[in-house]
Amino acid sequence: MTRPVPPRVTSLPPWKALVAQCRMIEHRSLRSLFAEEPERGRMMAAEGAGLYLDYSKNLVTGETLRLLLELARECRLSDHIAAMFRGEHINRTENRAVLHVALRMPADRSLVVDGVDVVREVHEVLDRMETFSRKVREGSWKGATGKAVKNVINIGIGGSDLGPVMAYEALRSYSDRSRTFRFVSNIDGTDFVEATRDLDPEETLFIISSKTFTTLETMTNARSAREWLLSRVGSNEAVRHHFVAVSTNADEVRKFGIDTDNMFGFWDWVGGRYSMDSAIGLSTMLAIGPEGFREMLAGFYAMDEHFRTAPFEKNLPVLMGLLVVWYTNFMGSQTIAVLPYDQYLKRFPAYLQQLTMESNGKHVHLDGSPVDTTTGPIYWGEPGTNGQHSFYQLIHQGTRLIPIDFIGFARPRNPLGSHHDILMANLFAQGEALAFGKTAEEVRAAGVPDFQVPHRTFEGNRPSNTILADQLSPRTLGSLVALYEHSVFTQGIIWGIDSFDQWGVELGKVMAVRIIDELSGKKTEAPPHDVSTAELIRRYQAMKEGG
Ligand code: G6Q
Repeated sequence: MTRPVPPRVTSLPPWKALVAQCRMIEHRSLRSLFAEEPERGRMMAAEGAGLYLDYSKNLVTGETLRLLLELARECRLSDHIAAMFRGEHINRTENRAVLHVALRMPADRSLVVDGVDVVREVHEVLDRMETFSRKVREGSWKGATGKAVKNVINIGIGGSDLGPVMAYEALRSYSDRSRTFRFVSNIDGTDFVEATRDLDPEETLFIISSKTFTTLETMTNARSAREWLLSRVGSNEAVRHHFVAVSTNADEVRKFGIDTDNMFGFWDWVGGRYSMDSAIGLSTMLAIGPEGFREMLAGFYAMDEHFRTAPFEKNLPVLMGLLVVWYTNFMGSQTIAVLPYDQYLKRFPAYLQQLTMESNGKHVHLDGSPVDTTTGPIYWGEPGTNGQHSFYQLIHQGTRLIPIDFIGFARPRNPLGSHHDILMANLFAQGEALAFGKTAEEVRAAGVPDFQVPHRTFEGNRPSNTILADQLSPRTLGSLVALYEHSVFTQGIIWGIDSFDQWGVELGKVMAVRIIDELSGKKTEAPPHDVSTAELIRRYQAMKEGG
């Protein structure tokens, strides 16, 4: 039976009205919008799960927002949210449920999917992680020669790396400083060599994090880790003391030589980029402790509940997701900058790149038909204030429209003189300057010579959101990540795409394999390549032999 073809989003009445809005908004400025609506800065704000979102500095009117919310309703966003939380197979191309929200449901909740209470299973794994983490943190988990673990190395890539790295960096001030935590992801041998060069194998624990336990990079690094250990600590028996696995594939874990008693599982309904709060977060739990990890889950859960229950006009992820649609589809923006004013969030933009771009970088609808709109924007960013001394120039005075998410905290983790007030003053100043600019008259009045006036004039109208929270904590981090997860979900529903598959990534996993055999001389008959690739391979081989 063929499914009925859903109406194209571009044919919906609010979409058409938004096209007209866009033409109107081009003639408006944030200065005039703020002048007309004295309460705008307070009204266009929402709060949830400990986060305050000020979205007043966006190029929208009340009518624009009304139409965006109507669009969400016409796309049946509420029904889709409910379907995700019920465990329906909304990841259609892989025929899977999408249940990262179950990873943070409290133990007294229950969610039965395909006859199984997934919340109970989640908490069984969490409890095992906790027991293991306590042993390592208390020093009762010993290496093969009886030494306690001082170094933890997570080996994984993509979703099995970016979340753990980001969370470790973000929550470093809560971490056990007596231990070293490192993360190896790249197949480039440099990554492994540099991560281990100053470490004692007798005190080192490897977490091999891989949902499939077949990923080329991770398994190659894991094998090198095993050799590194065994060349210094002797027998195969050592492996069980120095290796644990996080995976869904018990057979491969066993084949590698890791005791499945030391394996922490998760489920096919957890996508890699949505897995930092599953067992993939074992390194996070080891670093910040089980209580800290559960706090982080509570932050995720608070945002999940906000997303599930708050009216759309006060719903942070819905508002942020719709604003992304507005800029991407109507205002012609290509990118979104995420600028956290917190050094601990230095890996947050990289984490978000995977979450957003792997989820919504799609060219067909769920039914396989080509999309008729632009989909996922490019996300990028750096912590403030560093970026101010480099790329902000283009945001202020370039020709592109780059919406921004500023992120800041009221209380610093490391109070140091007036540093924090200066940091936050910069965040506020940037948002203000970008929105309201500086007119030629103002520049001239400041005594600037005529020839410089155009260069020192700022048009303004550069939009931004500001997310403000009390302090960067495990709980706040959980809420922040969930905010972006659900914003991505909202965008995906409007575009009618599958935000939970990743066929482009799968392609990369198989493409290199045939060339690897060719380079290693295993395959004497080279597969046919295009002339450019063939010449590059020939030169590489010649240069390698020459060197
Ligand atoms: C995430 C992607 C991808 C994946 C890595 C690692 O959503 O699917 O980034 O996480 O390719 O895969 P494994 O965990 O199976 O090694």
